[in-house]
Order: sequence, then structure tokens, then C-alpha cells
Amino acid sequence: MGKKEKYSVAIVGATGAVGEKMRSILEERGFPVGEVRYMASGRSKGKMLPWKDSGIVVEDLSEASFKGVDIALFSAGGSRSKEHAPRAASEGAVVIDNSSAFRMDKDVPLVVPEVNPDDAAKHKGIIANPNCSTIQMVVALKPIYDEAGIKRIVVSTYQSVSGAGLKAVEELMQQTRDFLDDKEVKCSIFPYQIAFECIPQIPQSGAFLPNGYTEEEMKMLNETRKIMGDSSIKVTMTTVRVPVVGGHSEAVNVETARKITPDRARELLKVFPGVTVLDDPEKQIYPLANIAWGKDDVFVGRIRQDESVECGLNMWVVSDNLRKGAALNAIQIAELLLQRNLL
Ligand code: 25A
Ligand code: L14
Repeated sequence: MGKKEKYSVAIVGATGAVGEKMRSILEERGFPVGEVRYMASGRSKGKMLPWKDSGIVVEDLSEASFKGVDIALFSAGGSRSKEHAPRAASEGAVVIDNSSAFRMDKDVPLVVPEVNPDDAAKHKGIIANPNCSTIQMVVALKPIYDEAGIKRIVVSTYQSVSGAGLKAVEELMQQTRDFLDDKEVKCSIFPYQIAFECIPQIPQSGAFLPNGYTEEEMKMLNETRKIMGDSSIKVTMTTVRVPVVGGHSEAVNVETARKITPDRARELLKVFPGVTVLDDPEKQIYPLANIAWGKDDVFVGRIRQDESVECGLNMWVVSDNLRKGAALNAIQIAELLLQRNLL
């Protein structure tokens, strides 16, 4: 397909937390959208959602054809992607899929534009958008990897409820109100009260794997290796849900192959695209979820030597999980496809 002036874009899961961000980010960034189509489940069929100054009627994904669609942004969960993404690709769309359905498929590139843009060229109709916790971590680690190599990563996450969708955000709000009003607290999305609590199980509905890890934890290991293109990197992780509405935080410990000082790491991170360094402990300046929420960058701070090993650093990495962790990264992949003529 040659270069066009405008592209037909479909958003699958347009009614969801991520779909909502996709709609606004496409507009914000002035993506060259000709026609836009919104798709979701039958529940939302016929609903009108905004696009610029007009409204677009939501179509039922199971009835919708992708003929004439150039780019299909999928964010309606893994099972919907498995069923409909191959169909969309065969009908001529290039699919950028937010779910975990195809991320580890060897025919599907897993792309973070600041880290491994060249992988996008290998696509066969589907490109996967990585997991939110992985994206922000690899963006922060890439300049350190290029300079000093990485032997091992130890990461703990503090993940906000918006990662679990719009209903999860409502649940945190309602539980907080009810708890403070001395009313009965009800749980439906999360297995335990999430208000005033940390829950070490993501996804909340997912089973623990035979090795005792959660799916989210194993995604961080496998996806990091695939994106960095280095299966020798050791990664161990604990992923935790915290009662924050938006913005995932991570304590990242990295053991490098060669020595790198905190000053050098800050210098490299300051000029790396998509990163903002907020690191001035004397002034109590460090990244916070409430700073990152609504912004595009990955925020890095608390950079310090790991004094327990020969070559290592600690840092605190925060980003908007629905923007860089999902919708923004997907749209940056679409922009990359246009720049490199890969549609
Ligand atoms: O477990 P899964 O299946 O893998 O799903 C994982 C979830 O991950 C989210 C996404 O949630 C998905 O549901 N997700 C995906 N990638 C993500 C990422 N990178 C990510 N989250 C964070 N980072 P979501 O809330 O963002 O979006 C859900 C969207 O999926 C649409 N959908 C659901 N079933 C569908 C479907 N679309 C097509 N066919 C289907 N069978 C969903 O549309 C939404 O757009 P919807 O029409 O179902 O939602 C309309 C509104 O209704 C609410 N709602 C959702 N489920 C129910 C519900 N209301 C009543 N009962 C329900 N069971 C939603 O709040 C929505 O606003
Ligand atoms: O694999 O915070 O994209 O619940 C998206 C939502 C991972 C978990 C993914 C969350 C999921 C995340």
C-alpha cells in the first residue's frame, strides 16, 4: 500500500478505558485520520461517542467488516483479539493489538518505538503492543542497556486500578466512600477490598501459575527479553495492585555488566526520547503517579547506586499506564508505520 493522505482507523474496544484514550490521543496528535470507526461488544451497539466535533455510532465487533480499514487498534481483551484480529488482518487492516494474545508469537513484532522500532518492519498484519508495566520499564532501561549492558533486573510494581478498566476505577471510588461512611464495602472486580489495600495478584481474575507467579509477572520477564532482543537478561518481579486511580509506579533494581554511575545514567536518560528525569532529592523531587497521569513521558527518579553489588543501580519509574502503557504507545506504533511506509 502506498502513502495516502488520510487513513481509515478502527478502534476496537472504543468504549473502554484504553479505547477512550485512543480516541482522544488520535485527535490530540493530529494523526491523519480520514474515516474513524468505533467497535465494541453488542452491549454498546448504537451508542454514540464523540470524534472531534461530531459523533460516531459504535458498531458490534462481531458484525463489523474491516474492509477498507487501514489500521485497527484493538483493546477489547485477549479473547476478542484472538477471535477477530486475524480476520481484520486478512480483510486488509494492519492490527495493532493491545492485548496479550499475540505478544509472544514469533511472527508478531512486539514494539516500543523508542526501544525497538526496527522490529515493526517484520510484521505480517499484526503488531503487538506490550504490557503497560513492561513498556515503562524498558523505556527507562534502554539507554542504560546500550551503555552498560544488563545482567539482571529486580522489579516491584505498584499498579493503579485503571489498568483493570473503567469498572475497577468505579469500584475503588465506591469502596473508598463506603469505607469512610462506615457502610458495607462490596467487591466485584477485585477479590479483596482494594481501597486502603495492596493486592499482590494481577490480573485480579487470573490464576497463579505452577511456579507461583502471576501472568502479569511472567509477561514482564518474557516481553522484556523479546523487546530488548536479549534472552540472556535475567528478570525477577512482583506485581502489586495499589489504590491509585492512574499511573503505574515501579521500583527497578538493575545489575549492569559494566559500571555506570547515577550521574551518567541521569545524563543518558535526560536525552532519551520519551523520558523525563525528575531527580532532585534535596528538593524532594521524584516521580509520582499524580505527576505522570495525563502525560506522555516515562518519569524516572531516585537514581542511586546499588551498593550491594559491583555494578548496579536503583530507580523509581512512573508512567501513565493508559497512555504510554497502552493507547499512546499503540498510536506511536501507527505513526512509525506511516513514517516507514510499513502499512
Ligand atoms: O480479560 P480480557 O478479556 O483479556 O480483558 C482484559 C481487559 O483488558 C483491558 C480491556 O478493558 C479488557 O477488557 N485492556 C486491554 N488492553 C489493555 C491495556 N494495554 C487493557 N487494559 C489496560 N491496558 P477496558 O475496560 O479498557 O476495555 C474493555 C473494552 O472491550 C470491549 N469489549 C468487551 N467485550 C467485548 C468487547 N468488544 C467487542 N466484543 C466483545 N465481546 C468493551 O466494550 C470495552 O470497550 P463494551 O461494549 O463491553 O463496554 C461498554 C461499557 O460497558 C462496561 N462493561 C464492560 N463489561 C461489562 C460492562 N457492563 C456490564 N457488564 C459487563 N460485563 C465497560 O465499562 C464499558 O465502558
Ligand atoms: O497485559 O494493570 O496489557 O491490570 C493490561 C492491564 C496487564 C495488566 C496487559 C493491569 C494487561 C494491566
